Amino acid sequence: MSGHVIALCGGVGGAKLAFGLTRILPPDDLTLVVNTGDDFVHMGLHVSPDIDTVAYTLSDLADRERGWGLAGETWTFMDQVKRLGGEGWFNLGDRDLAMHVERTRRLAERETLSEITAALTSALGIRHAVVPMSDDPVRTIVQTADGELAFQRYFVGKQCRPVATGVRFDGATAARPSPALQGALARRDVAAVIVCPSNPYLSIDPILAVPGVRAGLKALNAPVVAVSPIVGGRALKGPAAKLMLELGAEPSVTAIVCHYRGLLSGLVVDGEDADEAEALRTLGLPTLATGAVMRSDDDRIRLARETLAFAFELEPRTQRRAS
Ligand code: FO1
Repeated sequence: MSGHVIALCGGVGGAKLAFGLTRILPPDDLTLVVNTGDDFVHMGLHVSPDIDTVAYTLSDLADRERGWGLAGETWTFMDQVKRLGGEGWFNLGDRDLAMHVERTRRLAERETLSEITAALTSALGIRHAVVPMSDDPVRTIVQTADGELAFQRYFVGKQCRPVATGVRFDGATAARPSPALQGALARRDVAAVIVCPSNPYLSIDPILAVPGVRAGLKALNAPVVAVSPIVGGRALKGPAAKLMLELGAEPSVTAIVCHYRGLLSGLVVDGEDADEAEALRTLGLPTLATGAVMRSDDDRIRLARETLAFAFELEPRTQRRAS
């Protein structure tokens, strides 16, 4: 395959497919664009959870049980924080702490989030481009029946329990795509855009909310293929299904297509949704039904390979509409 691939990813599910993509594509052929809407300052430290989840997953340092943070982590820092009466609701592991301290130090020295992410991922041995969607602050706010919650307060603090009535991305209108994302959108050789199986509302929408990104992706005239984060009406991890119901959508693969409103050239679903895949195909959306649940590294690599092969066979949506 000759050509560049842009992948959009957020938390745990997206990071697994990103892992698969990096085991297939050489560094020059892939740009991993990561959500930063989950970022926040906690105990004075700038935490970028989705960037860290992708970095730890790509470098094989991630705790596979939790999905986030480091394997073999210890929690003496948090134990002492709680003993001192500090905030104990958001856990910073002893080794994970180094990432947040180092990122915060570099930000204070006026490095950009892109520069910092490039340095830290490279230090972890990652050769692929892991790029923030923007170097400007974008903060996901979950509107709930009990008022507005910053993302981590909703996701971790309240364990996604409040009923959501909407999601907002503070700062998005003033944010610019990061330099590497702008560069990727300006390439003439993009062969496919992959939307990883991340939460559409909480992980992918913030990326698409950065001005110029959605239009830039469409202007690439390359097929855009999403891997569904919903299998058999439920999310593999996290609140996607609950959120879809609360925001008035069916937690189904068809609802995923509707959510991305005309952006998709194709969809990859799990075999459990094969019937719905057939229905989508008759509606004119190329759909691949395969094993979309990634339980092992081999699953991650296989799904990435199948998704790329499927995407490279597709015409970009714009061309299809023209014909
Ligand atoms: N998720 C939790 O459920 N509880 C935590 O205490 C927690 C701490 C944490 C620290 C650093 C980090 O990078 C991620 C962390 N996460 C935690 C996961 C994080 O909230 C989510 O992975 C993303 O924000 C959503 O994808």
